Amino acid sequence: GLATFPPDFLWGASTSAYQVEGGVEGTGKGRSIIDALTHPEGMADFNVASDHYNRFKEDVALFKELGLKAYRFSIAWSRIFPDGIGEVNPKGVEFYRNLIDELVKNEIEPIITLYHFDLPYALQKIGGWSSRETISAFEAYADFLLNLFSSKVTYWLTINEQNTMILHPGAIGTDPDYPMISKQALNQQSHHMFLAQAKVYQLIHQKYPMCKVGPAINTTSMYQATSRPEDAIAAHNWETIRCYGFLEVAVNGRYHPLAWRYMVDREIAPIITSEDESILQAIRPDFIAINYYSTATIAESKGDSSDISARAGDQQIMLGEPGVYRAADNPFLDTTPYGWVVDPVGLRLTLRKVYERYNLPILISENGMGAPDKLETDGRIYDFYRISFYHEHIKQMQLAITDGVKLIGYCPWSAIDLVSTHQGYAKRYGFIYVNRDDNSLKDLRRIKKESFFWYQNLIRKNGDI
Ligand code: BGP
Repeated sequence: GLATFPPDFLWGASTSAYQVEGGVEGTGKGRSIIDALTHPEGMADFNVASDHYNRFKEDVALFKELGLKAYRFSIAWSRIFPDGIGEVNPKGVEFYRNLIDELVKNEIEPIITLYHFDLPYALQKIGGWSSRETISAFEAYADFLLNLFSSKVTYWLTINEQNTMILHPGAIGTDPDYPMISKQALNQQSHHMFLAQAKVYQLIHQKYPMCKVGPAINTTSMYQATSRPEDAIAAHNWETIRCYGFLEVAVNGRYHPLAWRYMVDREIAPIITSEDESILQAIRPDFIAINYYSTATIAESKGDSSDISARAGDQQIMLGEPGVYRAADNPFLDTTPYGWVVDPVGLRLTLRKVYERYNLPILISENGMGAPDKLETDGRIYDFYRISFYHEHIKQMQLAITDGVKLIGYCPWSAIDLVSTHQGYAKRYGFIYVNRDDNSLKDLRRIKKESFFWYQNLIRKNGDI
């Protein structure tokens, strides 16, 4: 028979600060590297975003109506410390205190991501993650927040998608020096992020033992394009380099031997001191958060770039690396309007793999479908494609639980429409529509989509579908 979702399962939804809040001007917020980006022509900037900064009470009331048991959001580091460290912005503290209180009052469990792509620009100026000063700044920032909110917030995520920031630095603009920066320097940044994260695990375990902490890596599975053994090796290589190379350090405190050799062979490995090694090895997280969107299908690459074909519209999965792997099409899977492979069974597979490796509870911190939703003249948004996307993924989650995976929550992306990382407001993810588009703010009115009513019913039935 099928297992049921546990009674305390965290049915949630996700956002990130810079994509939803707005409130950039006149709020005491410092600039982040995101505020310093030049945006593609015609794409919304992040100054107003969904104006959640001013409308959070209305939004939390909608989350309550939706029935959310948890809300995963991030704190904008530069809203708390405009310079990344030192002086505090009291308005920023007040904003998050009010948001957290509002959630708690409505019995919605706050799940906080400490850092979601938006490094304070002041820290970038002193080298960003290339500098070890950013490690101690991150630790001080985390300590400050935990000191304020540890009695109200149990779940803390450290760094969102470190692997995306390191492997796709150009896509999201998380490294303003890209493409001038070398791969070795990126891996050094990554190493510093691992250290910062380990310090925060330690801080939480020693000083705030009632809280739980975990990493939030973008994690997926890679299929081999054919049953040729060389394709199997290529798929395994890339799955390791992209996912487990990161999880292995974040969870077990050691560089994965295969990912390490990949870096050493190319002379792009980070420099690691013996003190670093002991910091990394000291501690394990309490749970693992994963962001899961799609899988990739992988074939061997013979070594020259001619066999890496271009696939338009696919931003999520890299196309290949000569001599390592190349992305292939999967004839068995459909894609979203933005070319992302839709693979609910791949979620079950990924949950199994992560659980069998690490034996820690898993929180799905992101999963969702970006689409150009349309507000119809009758005032409704018929996002049935999103309903079937969620339906299929939740069925597979139930199967994964039946397989024995300890899954503690599901926070789809996104709770409410927000600015997508590189397609602005054209590409929407929310259960709640925000009436604006890329070039006009309109009235920013909130409208419940069809998926809102569907998810509401699903939560009421505790996932029994
Ligand atoms: C994840 C990020 C999110 C989010 C999502 C959708 O990688 O953590 O911030 O934006 O992807 O991506 P996009 O906005 O590019 O469609």
